[in-house]
Amino acid sequence: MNNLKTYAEITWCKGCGNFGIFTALRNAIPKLEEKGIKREDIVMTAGIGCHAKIFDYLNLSGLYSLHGREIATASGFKLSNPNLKVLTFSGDGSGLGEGLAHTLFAAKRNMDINMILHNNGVYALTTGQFSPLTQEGWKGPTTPKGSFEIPFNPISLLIEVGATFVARCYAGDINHLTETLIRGIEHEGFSFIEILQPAMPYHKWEEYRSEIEFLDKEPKTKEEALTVARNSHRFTLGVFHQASRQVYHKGLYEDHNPIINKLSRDARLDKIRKILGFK
Ligand SMILES: Cc1ncc(C[n+]2csc(CCOP(=O)(O)OP(=O)(O)O)c2C)c(N)n1
Ligand SMILES: [Mg+2]
Repeated sequence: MNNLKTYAEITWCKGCGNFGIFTALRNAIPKLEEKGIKREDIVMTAGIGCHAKIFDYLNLSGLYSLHGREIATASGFKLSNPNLKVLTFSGDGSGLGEGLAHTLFAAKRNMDINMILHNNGVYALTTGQFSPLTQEGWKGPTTPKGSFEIPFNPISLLIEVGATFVARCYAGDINHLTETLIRGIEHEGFSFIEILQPAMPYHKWEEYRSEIEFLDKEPKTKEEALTVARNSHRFTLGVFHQASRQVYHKGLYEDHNPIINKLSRDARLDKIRKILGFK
Protein backbone atom coordinates (compact mmCIF):
# COMPACT_ATOMS: atom_id res chain seq x y z
CA MET A 1 0.00 0.00 0.00
CA ASN A 2 1.32 3.49 -0.76
CA ASN A 3 0.37 4.98 2.64
CA LEU A 4 3.21 2.99 4.19
CA LYS A 5 0.76 0.52 5.72
CA THR A 6 0.84 -3.22 5.16
CA TYR A 7 -2.04 -5.65 5.05
CA ALA A 8 -1.27 -7.02 8.53
CA GLU A 9 -4.09 -6.76 11.05
CA ILE A 10 -3.22 -4.26 13.78
CA THR A 11 -3.48 -5.89 17.19
CA TRP A 12 -2.44 -3.02 19.50
CA CYS A 13 -5.04 -2.28 22.20
CA LYS A 14 -7.61 0.38 21.37
CA GLY A 15 -6.14 3.77 22.29
CA CYS A 16 -2.52 2.54 22.53
CA GLY A 17 0.19 5.20 22.23
CA ASN A 18 1.81 3.09 19.51
CA PHE A 19 -0.84 4.36 17.06
CA GLY A 20 0.50 7.92 17.46
CA ILE A 21 4.06 6.74 16.82
CA PHE A 22 2.91 4.81 13.73
CA THR A 23 1.10 7.88 12.37
CA ALA A 24 4.06 10.18 12.98
CA LEU A 25 6.38 7.84 11.11
CA ARG A 26 4.00 7.67 8.17
CA ASN A 27 4.00 11.48 8.17
CA ALA A 28 7.78 11.78 8.51
CA ILE A 29 8.88 9.34 5.80
CA PRO A 30 7.26 11.17 2.82
CA LYS A 31 8.77 14.44 4.15
CA LEU A 32 12.20 12.80 4.25
CA GLU A 33 11.62 11.60 0.68
CA GLU A 34 10.88 15.21 -0.34
CA LYS A 35 14.27 16.09 1.14
CA GLY A 36 15.95 13.54 -1.17
CA ILE A 37 16.15 10.44 1.03
CA LYS A 38 15.03 7.46 -1.04
CA ARG A 39 12.51 5.11 0.49
CA GLU A 40 14.61 2.09 -0.52
CA ASP A 41 17.47 3.54 1.55
CA ILE A 42 15.38 3.57 4.76
CA VAL A 43 15.45 0.28 6.63
CA MET A 44 14.11 -0.74 10.02
CA THR A 45 14.67 -3.23 12.74
CA ALA A 46 12.74 -3.88 15.96
CA GLY A 47 13.11 -5.72 19.24
CA ILE A 48 10.30 -7.93 20.53
CA GLY A 49 7.29 -6.46 22.29
CA CYS A 50 4.19 -4.38 21.54
CA HIS A 51 6.45 -1.62 20.14
CA ALA A 52 8.03 -4.11 17.74
CA LYS A 53 4.73 -4.94 16.08
CA ILE A 54 5.25 -1.71 14.14
CA PHE A 55 7.60 -3.82 12.02
CA ASP A 56 4.58 -5.75 10.71
CA TYR A 57 2.50 -2.62 10.03
CA LEU A 58 5.01 -0.23 8.46
CA ASN A 59 5.79 -0.94 4.83
CA LEU A 60 9.58 -0.64 4.87
CA SER A 61 12.37 -3.15 4.37
CA GLY A 62 14.14 -4.52 7.41
CA LEU A 63 14.84 -7.36 9.77
CA TYR A 64 12.72 -8.29 12.78
CA SER A 65 15.29 -8.76 15.49
CA LEU A 66 15.34 -10.49 18.88
CA HIS A 67 14.36 -8.93 22.21
CA GLY A 68 17.26 -6.61 23.10
CA ARG A 69 19.14 -7.18 19.86
CA GLU A 70 17.61 -4.48 17.67
CA ILE A 71 20.54 -2.11 18.17
CA ALA A 72 23.09 -4.76 17.23
CA THR A 73 21.04 -5.54 14.11
CA ALA A 74 20.78 -1.85 13.19
CA SER A 75 24.53 -1.40 13.69
CA GLY A 76 25.17 -4.33 11.36
CA PHE A 77 22.94 -2.75 8.69
CA LYS A 78 24.82 0.53 8.87
CA LEU A 79 28.27 -1.04 8.76
CA SER A 80 27.42 -3.23 5.79
CA ASN A 81 25.78 -0.40 3.85
CA PRO A 82 26.60 3.17 4.96
CA ASN A 83 24.05 4.55 2.44
CA LEU A 84 21.20 3.39 4.65
CA LYS A 85 19.13 5.42 7.07
CA VAL A 86 18.48 2.88 9.81
CA LEU A 87 15.45 3.09 12.11
CA THR A 88 15.44 0.87 15.16
CA PHE A 89 12.25 0.45 17.16
CA SER A 90 13.00 -0.33 20.74
CA GLY A 91 11.07 -0.81 23.97
CA ASP A 92 12.05 0.31 27.46
CA GLY A 93 12.49 -3.36 28.32
CA SER A 94 14.25 -4.27 25.09
CA GLY A 95 16.60 -1.30 24.60
CA LEU A 96 17.30 -0.36 28.23
CA GLY A 97 16.99 -3.80 29.83
CA GLU A 98 18.08 -6.81 27.82
CA GLY A 99 19.84 -4.72 25.15
CA LEU A 100 21.30 -2.00 27.39
CA ALA A 101 24.96 -2.75 26.65
CA HIS A 102 24.28 -2.56 22.89
CA THR A 103 22.50 0.77 23.32
CA LEU A 104 25.31 2.29 25.39
CA PHE A 105 28.03 1.11 23.02
CA ALA A 106 26.19 2.29 19.90
CA ALA A 107 25.86 5.74 21.52
CA LYS A 108 29.51 5.68 22.66
CA ARG A 109 30.56 4.87 19.09
CA ASN A 110 28.19 7.44 17.59
CA MET A 111 26.84 4.73 15.31
CA ASP A 112 24.78 6.48 12.65
CA ILE A 113 21.44 4.88 13.48
CA ASN A 114 18.13 6.13 14.93
CA MET A 115 16.86 4.56 18.13
CA ILE A 116 13.15 5.17 18.58
CA LEU A 117 12.35 4.22 22.16
CA HIS A 118 8.67 3.45 22.82
CA ASN A 119 8.64 4.25 26.52
CA ASN A 120 5.53 2.84 28.18
CA GLY A 121 7.40 2.15 31.43
CA VAL A 122 6.47 -1.51 31.42
CA TYR A 123 7.02 -4.86 29.71
CA ALA A 124 3.67 -4.61 27.97
CA LEU A 125 3.54 -7.60 25.63
CA THR A 126 4.38 -9.99 28.46
CA THR A 127 1.63 -8.39 30.57
CA GLY A 128 3.07 -5.94 33.05
CA GLN A 129 6.45 -6.82 34.50
CA PHE A 130 8.36 -3.73 35.69
CA SER A 131 11.04 -2.35 33.37
CA PRO A 132 14.19 -0.21 33.78
CA LEU A 133 11.99 2.85 33.23
CA THR A 134 9.12 1.91 35.58
CA GLN A 135 8.41 4.68 38.07
CA GLU A 136 8.99 4.15 41.77
CA GLY A 137 5.81 3.01 43.48
CA TRP A 138 4.19 1.62 40.30
CA LYS A 139 2.18 -1.50 41.11
CA GLY A 140 2.06 -4.44 38.69
CA PRO A 141 2.14 -8.24 38.77
CA THR A 142 5.88 -8.37 39.60
CA THR A 143 5.76 -5.31 41.87
CA PRO A 144 2.59 -5.82 43.93
CA LYS A 145 3.84 -3.53 46.70
CA GLY A 146 5.03 -0.92 44.22
CA SER A 147 8.39 -0.83 42.44
CA PHE A 148 11.16 0.22 44.83
CA GLU A 149 13.88 0.66 42.18
CA ILE A 150 14.85 4.07 40.84
CA PRO A 151 14.26 4.23 37.06
CA PHE A 152 17.03 5.30 34.68
CA ASN A 153 16.87 8.83 33.36
CA PRO A 154 17.17 7.79 29.70
CA ILE A 155 17.89 11.31 28.46
CA SER A 156 20.85 12.10 30.73
CA LEU A 157 22.13 8.52 30.39
CA LEU A 158 22.27 8.68 26.60
CA ILE A 159 23.77 12.18 26.55
CA GLU A 160 26.44 11.07 29.02
CA VAL A 161 27.55 8.03 27.02
CA GLY A 162 27.80 9.89 23.71
CA ALA A 163 24.55 10.01 21.72
CA THR A 164 24.68 13.09 19.47
CA PHE A 165 20.94 13.68 19.06
CA VAL A 166 18.81 13.18 22.17
CA ALA A 167 15.14 14.13 22.34
CA ARG A 168 11.95 13.35 24.18
CA CYS A 169 8.54 13.32 22.51
CA TYR A 170 5.03 12.20 23.33
CA ALA A 171 2.77 9.88 21.33
CA GLY A 172 -0.11 12.33 21.89
CA ASP A 173 1.67 15.21 20.11
CA ILE A 174 2.00 13.91 16.58
CA ASN A 175 3.23 17.17 15.02
CA HIS A 176 6.10 17.58 17.47
CA LEU A 177 6.90 13.87 17.15
CA THR A 178 6.90 14.03 13.33
CA GLU A 179 9.22 17.06 13.27
CA THR A 180 11.58 15.51 15.82
CA LEU A 181 11.70 12.20 13.94
CA ILE A 182 12.64 14.10 10.76
CA ARG A 183 15.41 15.99 12.61
CA GLY A 184 16.69 12.84 14.28
CA ILE A 185 16.72 10.80 11.07
CA GLU A 186 18.47 13.58 9.14
CA HIS A 187 21.09 13.91 11.89
CA GLU A 188 24.36 12.11 11.19
CA GLY A 189 25.22 10.10 14.30
CA PHE A 190 23.42 8.21 17.04
CA SER A 191 19.92 9.63 17.49
CA PHE A 192 17.94 8.68 20.54
CA ILE A 193 14.29 9.67 20.54
CA GLU A 194 12.40 8.68 23.64
CA ILE A 195 8.63 8.67 23.07
CA LEU A 196 6.32 8.67 26.08
CA GLN A 197 3.45 6.38 25.24
CA PRO A 198 0.69 5.03 27.43
CA ALA A 199 0.01 1.29 27.33
CA MET A 200 -3.73 1.02 27.85
CA PRO A 201 -3.89 -1.70 30.50
CA TYR A 202 -1.41 0.20 32.69
CA HIS A 203 -1.84 3.94 32.09
CA LYS A 204 -4.36 6.61 31.28
CA TRP A 205 -3.76 9.38 28.72
CA GLU A 206 -4.74 11.95 31.38
CA GLU A 207 -1.68 11.00 33.47
CA TYR A 208 0.46 12.28 30.59
CA ARG A 209 -1.63 15.14 29.24
CA SER A 210 -1.70 16.96 32.56
CA GLU A 211 2.09 16.74 33.00
CA ILE A 212 3.53 17.40 29.51
CA GLU A 213 5.72 20.50 29.20
CA PHE A 214 8.31 21.71 26.65
CA LEU A 215 11.91 22.81 27.08
CA ASP A 216 12.15 26.61 27.13
CA LYS A 217 15.19 26.49 24.86
CA GLU A 218 17.53 23.83 23.53
CA PRO A 219 20.74 23.50 25.56
CA LYS A 220 23.88 24.53 23.63
CA THR A 221 26.57 22.31 25.14
CA LYS A 222 26.74 18.75 26.43
CA GLU A 223 27.27 19.99 29.99
CA GLU A 224 24.26 22.27 29.78
CA ALA A 225 22.19 19.44 28.24
CA LEU A 226 23.16 17.13 31.10
CA THR A 227 22.19 19.69 33.71
CA VAL A 228 18.83 20.33 32.03
CA ALA A 229 18.18 16.59 31.57
CA ARG A 230 19.01 15.85 35.22
CA ASN A 231 16.89 18.65 36.58
CA SER A 232 13.85 18.61 34.33
CA HIS A 233 10.62 16.79 34.85
CA ARG A 234 10.32 13.35 33.22
CA PHE A 235 7.48 14.70 31.03
CA THR A 236 9.61 17.52 29.55
CA LEU A 237 9.66 17.31 25.76
CA GLY A 238 12.13 18.68 23.24
CA VAL A 239 15.61 18.24 21.79
CA PHE A 240 17.96 18.15 24.76
CA HIS A 241 21.19 17.70 22.84
CA GLN A 242 22.52 17.82 19.30
CA ALA A 243 26.21 17.73 18.46
CA SER A 244 28.51 16.77 15.64
CA ARG A 245 31.14 14.06 16.14
CA GLN A 246 32.81 11.43 13.94
CA VAL A 247 30.45 8.55 13.20
CA TYR A 248 31.64 5.00 13.73
CA HIS A 249 31.59 3.78 10.13
CA LYS A 250 33.73 6.72 9.00
CA GLY A 251 36.25 6.06 11.76
CA LEU A 252 36.36 2.47 10.60
CA TYR A 253 36.28 2.87 6.82
CA GLU A 254 36.89 6.58 6.21
CA ASP A 255 35.16 7.17 2.88
CA HIS A 256 35.33 3.58 1.74
CA ASN A 257 31.86 2.30 0.92
CA PRO A 258 31.74 -1.51 1.00
CA ILE A 259 28.67 -1.54 -1.25
CA ILE A 260 30.04 0.66 -4.04
CA ASN A 261 33.72 -0.25 -3.79
CA LYS A 262 33.80 -3.96 -3.17
CA LEU A 263 37.41 -5.02 -2.65
CA SER A 264 38.68 -8.13 -4.37
CA ARG A 265 39.83 -10.99 -2.13
CA ASP A 266 43.46 -10.27 -3.02
CA ALA A 267 43.11 -6.56 -2.23
CA ARG A 268 41.54 -7.41 1.14
CA LEU A 269 44.32 -9.87 1.99
CA ASP A 270 46.84 -7.26 0.93
CA LYS A 271 45.29 -4.73 3.32
CA ILE A 272 45.31 -7.23 6.19
CA ARG A 273 48.98 -8.05 5.54
CA LYS A 274 49.81 -4.34 5.64
CA ILE A 275 47.89 -3.84 8.90
CA LEU A 276 49.73 -6.81 10.43
CA GLY A 277 53.04 -5.42 9.23
CA PHE A 278 53.86 -8.31 6.84
CA LYS A 279 54.42 -5.98 3.92
C1 LIG B 1 15.64 -13.04 24.86
C2 LIG B 1 14.22 -12.83 25.26
N1 LIG B 1 13.91 -12.54 26.54
C3 LIG B 1 12.63 -12.34 26.90
C4 LIG B 1 11.63 -12.45 25.97
C5 LIG B 1 10.20 -12.27 26.38
N2 LIG B 1 9.71 -10.95 26.07
C6 LIG B 1 9.10 -10.67 24.90
S1 LIG B 1 8.55 -9.11 24.82
C7 LIG B 1 9.14 -8.78 26.36
C8 LIG B 1 8.95 -7.45 27.03
C9 LIG B 1 8.92 -6.32 26.11
O1 LIG B 1 8.95 -5.11 26.82
P1 LIG B 1 9.34 -3.82 26.07
O2 LIG B 1 10.65 -4.02 25.39
O3 LIG B 1 9.24 -2.67 27.02
O4 LIG B 1 8.25 -3.73 24.92
P2 LIG B 1 6.67 -3.38 25.02
O5 LIG B 1 5.95 -4.69 24.90
O6 LIG B 1 6.44 -2.69 26.31
O7 LIG B 1 6.46 -2.50 23.83
C10 LIG B 1 9.76 -9.90 26.92
C11 LIG B 1 10.35 -9.94 28.26
C12 LIG B 1 11.98 -12.72 24.64
N3 LIG B 1 11.07 -12.77 23.65
N4 LIG B 1 13.28 -12.92 24.31
MG1 LIG C 1 7.69 -1.31 27.27
